[in-house]
Order: sequence, then structure tokens, then C-alpha cells
Amino acid sequence: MSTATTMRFGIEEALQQLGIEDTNKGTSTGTDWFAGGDAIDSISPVDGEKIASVTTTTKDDYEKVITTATEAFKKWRTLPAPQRGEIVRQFNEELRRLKEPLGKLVSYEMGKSYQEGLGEVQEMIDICDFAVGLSRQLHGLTMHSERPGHRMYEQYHPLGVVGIISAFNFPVAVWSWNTALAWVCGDVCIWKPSEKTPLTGIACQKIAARVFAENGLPEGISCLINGDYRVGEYMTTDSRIPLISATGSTRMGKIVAKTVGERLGKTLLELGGNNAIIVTPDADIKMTVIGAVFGAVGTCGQRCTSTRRLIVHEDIYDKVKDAVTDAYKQIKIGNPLDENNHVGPLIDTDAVKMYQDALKSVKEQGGNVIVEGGVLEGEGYESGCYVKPAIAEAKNDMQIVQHETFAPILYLLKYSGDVGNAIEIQNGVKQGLSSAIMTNNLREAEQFLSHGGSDCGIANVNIGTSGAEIGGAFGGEKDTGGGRESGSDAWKIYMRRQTNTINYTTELPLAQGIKFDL
Ligand code: UN1
Repeated sequence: MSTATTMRFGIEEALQQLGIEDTNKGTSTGTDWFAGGDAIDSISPVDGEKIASVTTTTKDDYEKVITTATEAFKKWRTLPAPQRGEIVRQFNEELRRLKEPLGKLVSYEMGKSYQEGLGEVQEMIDICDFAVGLSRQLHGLTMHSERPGHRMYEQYHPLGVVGIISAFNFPVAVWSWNTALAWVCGDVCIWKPSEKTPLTGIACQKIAARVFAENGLPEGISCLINGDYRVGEYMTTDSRIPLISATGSTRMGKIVAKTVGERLGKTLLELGGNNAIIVTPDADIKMTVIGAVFGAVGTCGQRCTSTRRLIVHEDIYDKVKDAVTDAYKQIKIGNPLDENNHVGPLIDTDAVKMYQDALKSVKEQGGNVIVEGGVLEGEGYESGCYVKPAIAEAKNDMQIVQHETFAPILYLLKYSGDVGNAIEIQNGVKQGLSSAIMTNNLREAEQFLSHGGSDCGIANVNIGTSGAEIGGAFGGEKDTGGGRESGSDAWKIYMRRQTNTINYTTELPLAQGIKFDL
């Protein structure tokens, strides 16, 4: 492991607490039986230091993993669901104990602020709590049969091996949304974290592996594979995996959907967003500013739920523009482990290039940049990944506005007349993840929430677009992929539904009244 010269805010201790010492070995299921392919380096965008080198998974290694997972499933599914919940409860105890070091590693490897790193681990804790309760509520319905002396009901059975492909921006929470539910449902999981954040994956894997081992359970209940899209393809093409849950770009999601669809597997897709906040003349401006700024610059604009468009009524446009522009002057950009800073770096220099290209396109396409962006240089910014959040006045039909740029660029759009016009702009993009309205006007709020209102999976009133709680179903429509993760009844996708009809008579009447006498 490298010795950093810059301030690392106790990252070495955090790694130690997480049991990550030999970071040169990519583990699979917690053991060392991987032959291992090429190494991928985990580079921190915070200071540009190499944190670890992680071995990628070869096809042979993958075969071992899927065999181990399939074997583990046979044992795991026999445990009553509440007992599986008890294991998730123990896993959660460990997360509570390790919240700070894991939050710190998330912050250091991914670049989000330490507060947001802690928030991400809190999301893991919350979903585990939810899953423990759920382990006693995996119930189906009982229906009245049309035939006398018959009983009809449905039950949910485990699916098998669930494949999880997650993105760099929420390197641990999204895995746990899937895994905590899948585990209580009786499934086992194979996880491919983003190749940009492999170390947080190893940290989580170690925690899970320890809990399973302590309970005498097979290691294959939780498996980790590492690498780029080629390793992901081992899973998407594998008919031994009935469900692939994938989070990432719409481009990636379309490939996953096609590949898994070809073999009639199931997918759960959580893809791009192009989220907007509508600000009506009845909005509370102070709340609007906080919601919009956190939504646009939080996680350096790299959340699926980040606020990308602010659709403001012409009557208050200048007021909102001035208030948001003023607020941007307060934003401190720097080492995300230093809690004085609001915004950390982008994930890597490729992301910086995309951000620069987007700003160039804004200008070329007729946008008016009112808060200039730019790449920061000098002391503390040596990684080359720190950028200034930017604001541009734009039009919704501009190509760049239609595109999800994973960076802190906020577009100000003006609307006039009725809130219906703002809703039309809000819906006028391909993506459909998160949306919000700022208003104290009941009619406007209800119109926004009605069937003719927002077409997104998430629609908030007087809250920004990001920062959803785990209790609701998370996901969205159109190019966002249609999947739902996390709360509500999202668990159902991790199970197969079976309808059972039982005849307790001595007759065999046929449904639909069909006569068939022999
Ligand atoms: C994501 O960006 O993929 O709602 C997940 C939020 C977080 C999760 C975001 N709870 O912003």
C-alpha cells in the first residue's frame, strides 16, 4: 500500500479496522482461491494516490464462484426466513460498529464528502433493519376458489443466484439494497462492484463473509467478482442467474436488458436520471435554494438523483437565480474527508473531461453560463479531479440538457403560465427517475402528483430530487429502466411466485365449469 504524503484523515486506521491489509489480493468469497486475472488499481480521486491493486476475476474463477454460490443456495434456502433475517441483523450490527471506517473508505475511494459517506453506510443499516422485519412478512395472498372444496393461495419462493452490478457513485448502499432483501428472500448473491471502487467492495465482502462463517454458513451466500464489463458479461449471459440487478448508465442498461432478455432472465434496472425541480411563484425560496444546491452539487453531481434542471416561473426567475448564484459562492470544494468542505472531487479525470466537454457544449448550443466552472489546480487539488460546480441558463430542448452529464452542472430553465407548462418541460426528457416541486400551493402540488403530472418514479413536494429514504421503492420509468429497488414491495422481484390450488374433496370439478366425464 502506498504511503500518502497528503492529509488522509486517518484512512490507514480505517482500512485496518475494516481488515484490509493485503490489498493486492482480490478475494472472491472471502478466501484466496482465485487464480486471478489482471490487476485493477484503485486510485483515490481525493489525492490521486493508489490505494490498492485488486485482482480481476477470470472465467475459470467465475465458474468456481457460480458453483460455490449455487451450492450455498441449496443450504441457505432451507433456513426459515426469520432465521435468515437474524443473519442480516448480525451483519447490520457489524455495519453499525464499522460505520465510521467504512464511511471514510467510501469517501476516500469514491470522493464524496465524509458526511455523505456516513450517510451511505446509514442507508445500508436502514435497509438491513427493513429486511429483518421483512423476513417475517414475505407473504402472498389467499384467494377464494371458484370450485367447491378447493383452496387457492400463493407463496413466494427464493429465486436462486442473484447477480448485482453496481456503480461507483453509491459503491456500497446499492449493493446492500439488493443483497439485504435477496438474502432474507433466500437468495444468494454475486456482486460485481464498479471497477472504479473495488476496495469498498472487498470491505463489504469481508464483513459479510465473517458473519456467515461465524454462523457456520457457506461462504457462497455472498460472492464478489471484480473487473470491467467483460466480467459483468459472465453473469448477464449465464442462465444459472435468474435475476440481474444493474445500476449504471442507460447505455449499459440497454445492453444488460438485451443480453438477459435473450435468455428470458429477469432484470432490475436502475439507470440514468435527468431530474428537475419545478419552482413555482408559491415556493419557499429558502427551502428551494437548500434543496437545489444540495441536489446539484452533493456527491459532486454524481447521484442518479442529482438535480440537473431547475424549472423556474418567470415571475420569480431573477430572484431564484440570484439566490442560487449567491449560495454557490459559499460552496467549499476540497478534500472530502475534511468536513469543512461541501464538495469533493469527481471520480476520475475521464469524468473531468466529460464535465469540460459538457460546459463547452452548453456554450456552443446557446446556453448562458452564469456560474463559471473550471478545473481546480494547486495545493490540495493535485489529483486533477476537483471541479467547480457550474450553472447555465438553458433551454430544455438543447441536446446537452437532454443528456445526463454526471457532474455538477445545473441548468436554469424558465417557464411561464400554469404549472402544467412546467410539468411538460419536466417530463420532456428521456429519463424518468426523480422530480420535485417547490410550492405551497395545494393545487399545483396535487397537479404535479396526479396521473397527468410528473412521469418519474419519484415525485417530491417541497423536497429536492436526491436523498430518498430506503422505505419507498426506488427507481424510475422510461430510460431509467423501470426497476424498483429498496423499500415497499420491491422484495417481490427477488422471489418467484407460485399459485397453489388444493382440492380437499373426492370430486374433480374443472375450472370454468368444463364438463369432462369418463
Ligand atoms: C443513486 O444515485 O444511484 O436518493 C442512488 C438518493 C440516495 C440514493 C441514490 N438515497 O439520492
